[in-house]
Parts: sequence; C-alpha cells; structure tokens
Amino acid sequence: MAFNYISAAEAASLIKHGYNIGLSGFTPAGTAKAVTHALAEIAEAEHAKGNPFQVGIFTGASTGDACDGILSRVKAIRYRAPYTTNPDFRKAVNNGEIAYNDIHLSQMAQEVRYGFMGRVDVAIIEACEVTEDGKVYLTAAGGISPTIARLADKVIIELNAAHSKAAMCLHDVYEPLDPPARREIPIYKPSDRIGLPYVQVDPKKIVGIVETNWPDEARSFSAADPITDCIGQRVADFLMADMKRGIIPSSFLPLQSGVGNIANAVLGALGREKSIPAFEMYTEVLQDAVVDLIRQGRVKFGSTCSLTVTNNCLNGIYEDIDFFRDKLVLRPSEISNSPEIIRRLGVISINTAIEADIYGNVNSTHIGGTKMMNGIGGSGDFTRNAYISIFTCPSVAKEGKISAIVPMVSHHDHTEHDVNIVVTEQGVADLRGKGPKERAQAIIENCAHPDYKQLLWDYLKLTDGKAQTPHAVRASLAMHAELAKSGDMRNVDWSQFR
Ligand code: 0RQ
Repeated sequence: MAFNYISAAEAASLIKHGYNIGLSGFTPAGTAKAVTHALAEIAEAEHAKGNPFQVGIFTGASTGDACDGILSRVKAIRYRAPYTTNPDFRKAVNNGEIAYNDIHLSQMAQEVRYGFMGRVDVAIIEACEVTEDGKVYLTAAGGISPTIARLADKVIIELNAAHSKAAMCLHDVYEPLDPPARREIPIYKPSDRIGLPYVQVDPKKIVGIVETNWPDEARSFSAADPITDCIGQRVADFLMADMKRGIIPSSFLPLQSGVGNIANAVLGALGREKSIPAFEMYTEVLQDAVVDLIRQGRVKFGSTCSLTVTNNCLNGIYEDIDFFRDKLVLRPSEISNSPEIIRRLGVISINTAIEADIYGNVNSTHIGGTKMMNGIGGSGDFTRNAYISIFTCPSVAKEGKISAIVPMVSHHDHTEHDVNIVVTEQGVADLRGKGPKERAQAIIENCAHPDYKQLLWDYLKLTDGKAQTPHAVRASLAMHAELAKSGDMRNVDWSQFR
C-alpha cells in the first residue's frame, strides 16, 4: 500500500491531550525528533488558549532535547518512563511537575505489554527504511520499538535521511512472549541473532511518514582526566588479576559498561592491556571507545541496544558497514538487558555510582536522597545478574566537599547483596566473600578519600560494633545533613551523637 507522506506538524496534530505516546530510541540514539518538536508547538498554543495539553511518554531510555528537553520546557509531559539525562526534564521532575517512573530498562517493554502504564495511543518510530508491507528498519537503537509499534493504535514513522540505510543490517528484532507462555530467550553467545532485521508493523496502522534529515543528538563527554584514567586502569588491573587466578576464564567474559567518561576510560585501559584477550561486549550502550577497540581487533563483538556514539563515529560505522556487519548487533532493550541472558553469559558489569556506603549499598540516582539525577537505567538489570558486578566513582565530588563513600547511602538502588566490587581512584574494595563488617573495612581502607577516612572510622566508633550491620542510626545521614547545612561534609561533628 502507498503511504501518506505528511509534515511533522500534521503528524503531531494526531496526538491529543491525555494520549500516551511511545517513542523509538535509547539514549539520544534513534529517538524521534521532528514530531515531538512539532508537538511542543501544539502544547504551547493550547496552553496559551488556557487548554490543558499533556501526554505520557514511553520510551527505551534517555531521549534528546528535541523530546525530553523541549516538551518539559513547555510543560507537555504528564508521565514519563524510563531513564533520562536531559537537564530541563530533570529540573521539572525535581520541581514535582512530572510523574517520572524510573524503572529498570529491561522491564519497560514488558510493563507496557502487561498494561501497567495504560494504552499506547501513538507510536513514533525513527527509521532508515520502511517498505509498503510494513517492514520498519530502525536506526541507531532497538529500544522498545517492537512493542510500542505492535501495541499502538497509530504509528508515525520518522524516515530520517541522516541515518544511512547501512543501519538496516545491524538489528536483531525479537519480542518474547508474555507469561505463562514465555520460553527461554535463545541467546547463548553475544553474537547470536534470534530475530528479524526489521520491526513488522501492520501497514494499515502507519498513518503517516515524516521525512527528516536530523542527526542524533550525540552526547559529548569531557576529555579523560587523571582521576577517570586511574579508575579505568584500576578496573583493568583488577580484571586481569581475577583472570590470572582463574576466577575469570582465560577466554574472558562479556562486558557491560555504562555511559560516561569513566566507562570510556575503563574500556580504553582494557583495550591497552594485551594480557587480556580480545573480548566481547554484551551491553546496552556502546560508546566511541568500543568502536575504536573493534577496529583494533581488541573487541571481537559488540551486542548492544544503542550506538551512543558521536556522529562522526556513527558515520564511520555506516561507511565501513562491510567491516562492522558481523561485529555488531543492535537489540531491543528487553533483550540487551535481559536478566536471563546476562546471568547465562556471565556478563561482568561496570557502572558508575553517585555514592556507595561502607557496607556496599549503592545510590545511582538521587542527589542528597531526594533530587533525581538521571535514573537507574540498566545498571540494576546488569548488577543484579552479573558474574562480577563493579561500581566505579571518584572518591569525592565538588572539589572534595562531598565524599562518595558515606556511612549510609541517601537512596538505595543497588543493595549490598548485589554489589561485588567498588573502585575509586584511591583503590579497589573486593566485597566478595565478606561479611558486612569486613566489607566496611575494605571500603573505608581502599576507596575513601584521605580527607574522609578518619571521619568514617570515627562514625563506626559511634556504634557498638556488635550488630550484623552496625549503624548509629541517628548519625547515619549526618554527613548529608552537614552538606546541606554548611556545604561541606568534612565539617561533620560526631560528638553530638556520642
Ligand atoms: O555534577 O554535573 O554539576 O558536574 O553528579 O557526575 O562525575 O560527571 O559522572 O556523568 O558519569 O554521571 C551516576 C549520574 C554519574 C551516571 C551518574 C555530581 C558530579 C556531577 C555527574 P555536575 P560525573 P557521570 C548505563 C548504566 C545511572 C544509570 C546507569 C548515571 C554529576 O553514571 O546516570 O548507571 N548512572 N546506567 O559532581 C552530589 C555526590 C555526587 C554528585 C557525583 N555524591 N553528591 N553530587 N555528583 N557524585 C546507561 C544506561 O542505562 C542508559
């Protein structure tokens, strides 16, 4: 059937106040951009007339300014899930304006299917190609596209010429059945392909095609610095030592690594470490550092949900697609982040913490226990199911006024039961096979900044030291309270709790 080619404004006019919209993409890669931009103009006009106009947004992970940014600035978002990184969206969430449901990324598609979040009225899917029989070829990310395209009443395609048709060979689209009919997901190694290279959509549901030429809003990261380089090297040294003692098989295990500078530094260090064999990635985001390592033969295969890379790097992949086609696969987020597969493959997870406590609990999401930073993303999917779960962070933030190692985290995302290793530029705390009191010794001794070490030992002296997990409950968040009061955790005075 012949499709209707429409403008972004015409497409946006199909979206009504109160609708839930499903978006393709995962981290700005592969997200819809043009229709959400036009939707913001409609919302603004409706608000000017005194009419309400807000939508719910279901997507794979963070979008870009053309969605989360612009729509939150015009107050057009009622509800949104999951992960986001946009500063204006963050501001609106922390002002209490948006219901932000920060769920694990692996759960997003299934929670939409189970009906936990309501119906999907319209799906907007970015594609590099669409055929008349409804084969939709995605761009730089898998996200939750198969699910929202199947469930939505109406589907809008953003056919984006900024993505080469080379992306057509990168995807492996697979949607599991729901319980009680679900079977195992048959991925036994990172390179296994189990699905189709496209999302099959009922062509009658495709209400319009919006042609665009809009590059992904690639995130740029600041240059590596001595702290992130040191953390990267410590992780590489730790993994090498574990391989030498036979804990990690000599053929190595697949890695997952999060976004940001530390992740780039870790991958860079692992790539340089020639005693670690060429390895595979089973991950959710793949950054420039991994693409470089694939080119160098240090990474043999990358399974990911998205290419969270700079546009230069993305275009390089598209230009060299004959080299990359058997070394990369893009999957929907419920497959890239599937607990079942992560556990089966023995993935080693490496994620960044905001803060960790002396017993190994980790806060990845909230500043001061109340203000949302980004969200849990896929860090929980991987950490809970990893062969070895690693968290990294600088030992201090904000010129040393904040310690990343605290008596008790101000918000719990990853519990002591799930966290194996904590790494700061100060050192590595190996928490495996240790009881809570032994973990506290390892974390304070190896990971805390010298300015905070004695303060943390003194905190422990406030307890009787006898409990399973000794805490002086009233003092456990005193470093956070001190930060709020004087702006510097180092000023905490334990004498008031003795
Ligand atoms: O503040 O922005 O004002 O400079 O937090 O910290 O050090 O720049 O680190 O950009 O890697 O972000 C955990 C947020 C780290 C990220 C987090 C302040 C610090 C700075 C950012 P400024 P950095 P990063 C894969 C897996 C959760 C999801 C996840 C994240 C700002 O890695 O979102 O892992 N992770 N997903 O100064 C107050 C502290 C602080 C602090 C740092 N203790 N207190 N402020 N900061 N520590 C990705 C996906 O799932 C898609």
